Amino acid sequence: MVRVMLVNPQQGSRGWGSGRDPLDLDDLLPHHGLAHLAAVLKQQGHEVSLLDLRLMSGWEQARDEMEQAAPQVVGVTARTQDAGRAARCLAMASKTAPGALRLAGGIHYTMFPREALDAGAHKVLRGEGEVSLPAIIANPDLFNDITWGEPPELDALPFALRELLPDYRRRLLYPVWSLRPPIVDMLTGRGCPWGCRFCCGPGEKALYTRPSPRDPGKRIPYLRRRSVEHVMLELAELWQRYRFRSIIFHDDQFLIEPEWASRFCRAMHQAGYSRRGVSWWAACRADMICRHPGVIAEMRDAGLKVISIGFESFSDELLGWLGKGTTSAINRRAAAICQDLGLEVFANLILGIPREDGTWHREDDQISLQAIKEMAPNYFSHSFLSPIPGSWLYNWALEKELMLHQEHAQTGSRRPGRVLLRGVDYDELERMLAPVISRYQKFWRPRLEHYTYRLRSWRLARAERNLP
Ligand code: B12
Ligand code: SF4
Repeated sequence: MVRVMLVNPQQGSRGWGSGRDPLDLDDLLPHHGLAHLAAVLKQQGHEVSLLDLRLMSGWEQARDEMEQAAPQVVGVTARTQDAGRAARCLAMASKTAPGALRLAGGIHYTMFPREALDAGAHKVLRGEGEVSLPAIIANPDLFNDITWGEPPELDALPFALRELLPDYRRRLLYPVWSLRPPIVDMLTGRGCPWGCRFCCGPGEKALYTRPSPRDPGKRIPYLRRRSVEHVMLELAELWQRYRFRSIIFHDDQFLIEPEWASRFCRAMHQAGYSRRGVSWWAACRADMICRHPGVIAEMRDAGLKVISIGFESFSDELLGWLGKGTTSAINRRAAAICQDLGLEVFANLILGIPREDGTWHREDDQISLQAIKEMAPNYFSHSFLSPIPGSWLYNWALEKELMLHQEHAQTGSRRPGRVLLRGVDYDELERMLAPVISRYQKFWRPRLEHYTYRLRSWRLARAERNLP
């Protein structure tokens, strides 16, 4: 038995401590990658604890927690946005738990493994960790400093150990959008087959890989889905534990193979979740919605309530060169299909995208915001383009010398704190956005706040008592 401390260097939306008083998803949810690693480590008899920076009041508390846990292995994960804090956690471990084996992994270190070694990791595991992390812990000397994880058979994995995150049961009761608590979130697969140029697809395609059968020195993408049966088994276990009323499916894209989605919907009916009124949230591409409206209808009948669509833009010029594979007309049709089915549409836009020649045109964003006004989705989430390392667009923006900052904390962020791309007029963007945002704030912000505060005061406590 080895004492392993897994470290999530994520920072919540309001900085230190925001995970103790969750207001949005970044504050609320367990880190699934770590929850999966914890499940296999526990299965093998190890003692696993979690240091989650979202729950800490500052670095001092983080250090104290690590000191108290006295881990023999420290495993730090990193997404790009968190890489600065991840490096600091590795450095902290070298002082606070000097005898511990320091390991690093996650999408950022899969792409940039040397960064972890420079920050003090003994070994970096690229790719998926469920099979190889226990093997490294058992026998570290057998592994190179930078090593590829063996991809697991998803149906053979134990379910994510969500309760590694303290207070998990209480977190289920926080309302998210119009979903009724208790709310569980889960993943039905790994990876996305599309290749939008702004997305960290290349990073994901490195994360979810296996050696090529023809040339074992090369790695090839290994995207895969759990079987419907395995997903249903996990839901059954979650039902027993939490009697959830809503599910957030956090896959990049839920509708990848229509046959899988149809089988899943039938299984939801058979298991009685649709009858019990369980509703769910999932993300689907606009072109897939247009191609398979019948499957979307089946999903609605099986409980789909909120559908998140990455429209990104309504400018055909931008959609074309971003490699999104959709058009403004497809976007509008997808929204209409969902709205006709009575689904709540969660619309996502990226603003401040330069065209292929590197220049930003305000009319591209005007077109998008006008489309949102006409569509009147239930939810509207916007971000300003902040190219993320590992994406095609990041390299392009570097080549064009458009990036004014390259700190990890800013890249890929929904809310970059500072001006990011040369030539984009962010003040003008804010002015254009203001009337659209105020319209949505009028609708959902007060509702959300009302729910959050009312629930927190008394219903949370009551609901907690009613959990099985
Ligand atoms: C679900 C999700 C979210 C959820 C997370 C909720 C949750 N319950 O975890 C929410 C909505 C909160 C979210 C937020 C964001 N996300 Co997100 N998200 C995802 C998504 C779709 C799945 C993540 C996941 O659970 N994967 C499955 C697990 C098993 O994989 P994993 O975490 O990588 O862990 C495995 C390995 O990496 C490895 N491993 C991981 N850590 C360690 C540590 C050690 C020591 C070892 C040995 C191994 C190891 O083993 C694990 C098991 O195999 C991914 C895309 C994807 N398909 O991966 C994007 C993704 C991770 N998100 C991304 C981004 C950009 C964001 C945001 C910045 C969005 C924004 N603009 O605000 C925020 C940042 C939040 C943050 N600071 O972490 C990017 C990250 C790109 C990058 N370079 O970092 C991704 C890759 C999407 C993309 N293609 O662009 N996200
Ligand atoms: S933006 Fe969505 S559809 Fe496109 S590659 Fe990324 S996850 Fe896949």
